[in-house]
Amino acid sequence: MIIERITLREIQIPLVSAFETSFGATIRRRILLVEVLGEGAVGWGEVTAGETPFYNEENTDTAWIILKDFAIPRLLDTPLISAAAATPCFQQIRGHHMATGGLEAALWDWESRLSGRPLFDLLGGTRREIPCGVSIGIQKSVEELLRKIRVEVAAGYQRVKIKIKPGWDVDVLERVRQEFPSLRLMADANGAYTLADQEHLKLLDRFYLMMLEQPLAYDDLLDHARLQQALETPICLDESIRTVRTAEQAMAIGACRIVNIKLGRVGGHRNARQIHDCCQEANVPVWCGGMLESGIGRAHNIALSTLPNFVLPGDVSASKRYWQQDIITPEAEVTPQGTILVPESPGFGYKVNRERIEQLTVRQETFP
Ligand code: OSB
Ligand code: MG
Repeated sequence: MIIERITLREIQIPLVSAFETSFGATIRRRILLVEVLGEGAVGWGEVTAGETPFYNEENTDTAWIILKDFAIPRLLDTPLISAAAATPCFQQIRGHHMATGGLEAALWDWESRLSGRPLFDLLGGTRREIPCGVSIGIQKSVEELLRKIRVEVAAGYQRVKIKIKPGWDVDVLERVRQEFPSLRLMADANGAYTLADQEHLKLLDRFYLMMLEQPLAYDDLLDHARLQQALETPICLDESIRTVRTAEQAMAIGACRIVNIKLGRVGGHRNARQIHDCCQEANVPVWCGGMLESGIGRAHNIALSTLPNFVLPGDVSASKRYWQQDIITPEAEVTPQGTILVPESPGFGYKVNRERIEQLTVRQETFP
C-alpha cells in the first residue's frame, strides 16, 4: 500500500449541549481529522483527544505534535503491507495512543476502501446491528437530568449511563431509580473517588447498576481490585485500560468484571482487537466507549462494535445528540429499538462531507 499524502486537519465544532464530567465541561470540540490518500482511495480517521489533558495525558495540541513530528514521518518511512502492519511503527512512541490511533484508524478505512470491503468485515466483525446506550453528563439539577433520561428512554436507547462525582451520586441515583426502577442504568465517575470512599461507594449497590465505571484513579488497578472485592456492583474500567498488558493485569487481579474499549485510548483497531480477544478469553464482556466523536470517529466505533465480544450497549449514539450538522452523510441514526444498523458499503460506510469539513477547519497541514 503506497501512501501519497497524509493531511492533518483541526476542526472546531460546538456540541448541541455542554457535556460535563467529574473532570470538567466541554462545549466546543477541537477535533483532529486524519486523511490518508494513496492508490486512488482515501481513508479517514479521528483523533479522540480532548481539549484538555484531564481525561488522559493527551490533548488536541499534543496529538498534532506527536503526529507531525513522530508518527507520520515514521509511517511514511516504512513500507506498508496492511493497516494492521502500521502499529509496530508507532511502538517506540510511549503513550499518545489517541494521536497514533487516529492515524491507524485512517489506514484501516483506506485499506477497506482499496479492497472494496466494509471496514467491519475487514476487522473481523460479525454483527450487522449494534446495541446502543447514551452517556448523560452532570446537570444543573436532578430535574434536568430526569428530563434528559426521559428523552433518551423514549428514543429507545438500551441503557443509560450517568456521570457521577462526589456530591452528585447517591441522592441523584436514588431519584433516577425512583422514576426508572427497571432501566438498565450505570454510572461513570471518571476517577473522582479514592479507596477512602469505599463505604460511600458501597451505598451504590442498592441501585443494582449494570456497572460502575472507573470509580478510582485513571492509572490505578490495585485499588480497583480491592474495591471490587467490597462491591456487588461490577466495576468497569475505562481510563486504566491502555494496553493489552493492563487489560491482562486488571483481569488477573480482579480489578474489573467489564471492560470499556475506546479506539483512541488503546491506539487503534489492531490494539482494540487484541484487548477484545484477551477479554473474551477471560469471559469479560466489553463495550465501546465514546469520546464525543464526530461522525468519522463514530463510524469507526460502529465498525469496532461489530466484534463478537462487544455484547453490552456502547456509548455509540446518534449524531444529532452531539451536532447540529455532522460531517458524515447520512448521519449516524438509531432505530426505535436502540440499535445502529451497520453500513455495508466499502470503508466505514458513510460519506465524508468535505464541504462541511472545510467550513469547520481552522488549520491543516499535508505530509510529506
Ligand atoms: O468517560 O466515557 C467517558 C466523554 C468524554 C470523556 C470521557 C468519557 C465521555 C463519555 C461520553 O462518557 C461518551 C459519548 O457520548 O461519546
Ligand atoms: Mg468513562
